[in-house]
Amino acid sequence: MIIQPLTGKWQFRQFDTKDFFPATVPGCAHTDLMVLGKIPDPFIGKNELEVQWIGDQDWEYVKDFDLDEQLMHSDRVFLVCKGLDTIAEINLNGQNLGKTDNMFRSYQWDVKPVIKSGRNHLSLLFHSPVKYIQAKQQQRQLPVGTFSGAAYIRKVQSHFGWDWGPTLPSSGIWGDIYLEGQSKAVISDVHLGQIHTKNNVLVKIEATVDQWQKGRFTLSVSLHHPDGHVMHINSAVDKALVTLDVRVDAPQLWWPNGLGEQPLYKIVLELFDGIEKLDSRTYQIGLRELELRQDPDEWGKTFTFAVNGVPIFAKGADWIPADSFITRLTHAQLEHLIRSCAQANMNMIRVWGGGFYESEDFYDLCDQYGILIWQDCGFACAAYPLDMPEFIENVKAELIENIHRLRHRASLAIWCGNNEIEMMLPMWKKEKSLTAAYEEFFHHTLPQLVNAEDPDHPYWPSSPSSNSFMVHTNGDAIGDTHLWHVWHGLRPFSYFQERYTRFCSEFGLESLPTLPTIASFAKESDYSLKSDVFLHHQRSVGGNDKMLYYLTTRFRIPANFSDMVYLTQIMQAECVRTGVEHWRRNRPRCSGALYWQLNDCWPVSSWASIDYCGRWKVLQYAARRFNASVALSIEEKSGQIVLHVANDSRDDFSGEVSYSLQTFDGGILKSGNQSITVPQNLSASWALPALTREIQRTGKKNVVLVAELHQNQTRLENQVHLFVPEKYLKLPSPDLTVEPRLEKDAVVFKVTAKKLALFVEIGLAEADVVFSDNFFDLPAGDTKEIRCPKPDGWALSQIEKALQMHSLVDVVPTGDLFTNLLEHYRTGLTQVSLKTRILFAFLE
Ligand code: BMA
Repeated sequence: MIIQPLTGKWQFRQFDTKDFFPATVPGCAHTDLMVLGKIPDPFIGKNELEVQWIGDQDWEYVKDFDLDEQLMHSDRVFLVCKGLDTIAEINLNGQNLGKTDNMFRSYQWDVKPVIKSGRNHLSLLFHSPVKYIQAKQQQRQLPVGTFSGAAYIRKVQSHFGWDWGPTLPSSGIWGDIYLEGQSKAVISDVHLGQIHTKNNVLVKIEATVDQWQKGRFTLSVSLHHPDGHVMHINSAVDKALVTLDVRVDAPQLWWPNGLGEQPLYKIVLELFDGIEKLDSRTYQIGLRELELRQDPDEWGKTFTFAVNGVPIFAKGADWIPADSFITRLTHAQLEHLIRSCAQANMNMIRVWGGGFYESEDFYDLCDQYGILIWQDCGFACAAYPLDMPEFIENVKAELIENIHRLRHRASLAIWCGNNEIEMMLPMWKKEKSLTAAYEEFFHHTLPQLVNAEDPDHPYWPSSPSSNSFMVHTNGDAIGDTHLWHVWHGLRPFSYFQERYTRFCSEFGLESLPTLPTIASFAKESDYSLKSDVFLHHQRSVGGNDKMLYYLTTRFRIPANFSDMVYLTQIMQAECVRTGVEHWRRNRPRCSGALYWQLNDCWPVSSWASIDYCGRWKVLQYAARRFNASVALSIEEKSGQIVLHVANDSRDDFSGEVSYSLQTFDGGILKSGNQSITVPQNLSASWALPALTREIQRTGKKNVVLVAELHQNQTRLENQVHLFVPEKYLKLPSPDLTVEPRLEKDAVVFKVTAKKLALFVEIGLAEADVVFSDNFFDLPAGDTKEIRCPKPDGWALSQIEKALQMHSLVDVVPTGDLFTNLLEHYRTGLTQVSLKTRILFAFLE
């Protein structure tokens, strides 16, 4: 096989204008125009509004190239396009090759009769995606989802705007593009299965070989073990489907993050004619079994993923495209995001259906870091024209291709039909044909297709769903839930504790991005939730008001904008923590908590725990604690305090829990301890003796409960619990001190508080580093060691100079408690808030 790459330097023009300009492939019109300085960066200020014309235009991409003459000797030469965005016409040397209408598919055309020796001219014309959907919408009006008519086009749905994303519908070549010369035969498809028995794993290989000439074809398979040794097997190719079994003795099993290692095996398939190599394919696999257990129980049915027979609690978040312009994302940025998941003790992320089936690089990283993937198919929040045969054919081809591409992945956990469409169907009740087509497609066609193409993975019709069409779609007895009653419905965080969901796949709260990220899009004069720029970088209806609404339940409104960032992020972390702690306590009734959302596609106020620039918000640090394999939490229920220890590890846990009721300067009012045993994959609790008398005597506003978890004389974790919202407290100055020291490539900070310090933030000015912990509480007299990688070339003196630290007591409030309360009610009573509250009151 001969490959001639066609990526790199191209030319492009707005169709029907004269001049061509340099372009880069992969890329899109927006990124090319930006490089040329012809448009402003749409992420800055309100520039997005100025670039809307791009989506209305047609764009032509052209490339002149000299043919790799070896291709002339191939039997067949294909032009292969791995990703075209989206409505394109392809011409080579003036001859039309075809049209495309699905950016999630790859396309290839036999160009042998069209290519010529020497110079060739390739042209791709991309029609305006906006005009395309407008025209379709005019022919037949679909109910308006996020963007009118977007459901007609097989393109990243959030390109048309979302409640966290800008409207930037791109056009261009977003995937690989090359010429492929084939001779005699090729491997056209591969399916890798696994059969696990006690001491070995049988790797079952099915390879489809497409042969059009006679030859002595053999398929050679090598299996590379993680320890380096390689096994080889050869098979004669006497028919189109070649099946081979490779037995792996003493297999090294692949585990999700936190439950074990991620050993990866490599499988290389090579097709030979005699000694001539014709084709090859390489796969990275992990040896593991995975199932979704849905066993009837006293509450309904379980919804528990089990890996290698071990039921797991899925911990993680929802993933959206990591850049509005998807080709810009670098490997380093992607790895930072996936590594951050692992660092925050996550084991699953959900690739949300309004984005795209991610890159090979993405799934490689998930395999490596032990992050399971809940994979939505590419449908979200809209009524799709699934009653139109040509649309069905198109999406079927898309699904088959992507299922074949991803089914061997160790990280792949589940195929899910779509995001939230079933939940939204009642809004489109009158659309009888679309509703019937929905049921047919997601409850019959797609499960059959997944079962045929990838019988090793479970299928789930929608998120959320109960698996029975329109029956308790978002209920707690069966299936997964999206609990938006908090945030959209303005319910308090404690609402989560009323919900014993089997698996919560979306819930969360918005916050501002980090300050350096804000500085990338706003001027200091814009730093206000009410400024045009901050309203523009906020896409959830009434979002800035809602952040303030929640903030004022716990805190005073801060005078400084930097504290607004700090407090909105703390509220977000507290919200998610409340849910995750509760659901982890309730294993095995609940088996998963994926919060909305992990990442951003541009700098914006959103539910993300890592902002667009990759900076960890407070929630990402909190996730590291509340997702810890063994995690302590404190619950107060009608005056009774209970300490819980959730154990997600594969070993039973034995240790000790202790509590002490203290004043803020460390005076102990009552304390105690208790040994605790928590069986693997369960949680256990200790109800503390009554503390009411001590609390009343000293006053709720003056006491804090400190709980600790120990094992073998080592403290694993501590937590504090207050008895009134922070805004009512008179916190003492904690007298925080910090001593940094260098240890090889790390900086270690020893942080000590004389008196109670809440949400201690440590930072290094001008250095973007991830700390081992941050925004943590320090009880009086306590010390914590925090680490971070040493910024390149920094000396200790520079670290000391750049060091910043503060805690909640340093936040200067504005207004008094009463005016703050008025602000709270004002935001809670806006028309938008009232409307969403009513809506969510009726959502199951
Ligand atoms: C759910 C998601 C997204 C959305 C988020 C926040 O609906 O599936 O569509 O962005 O909530 O509103």
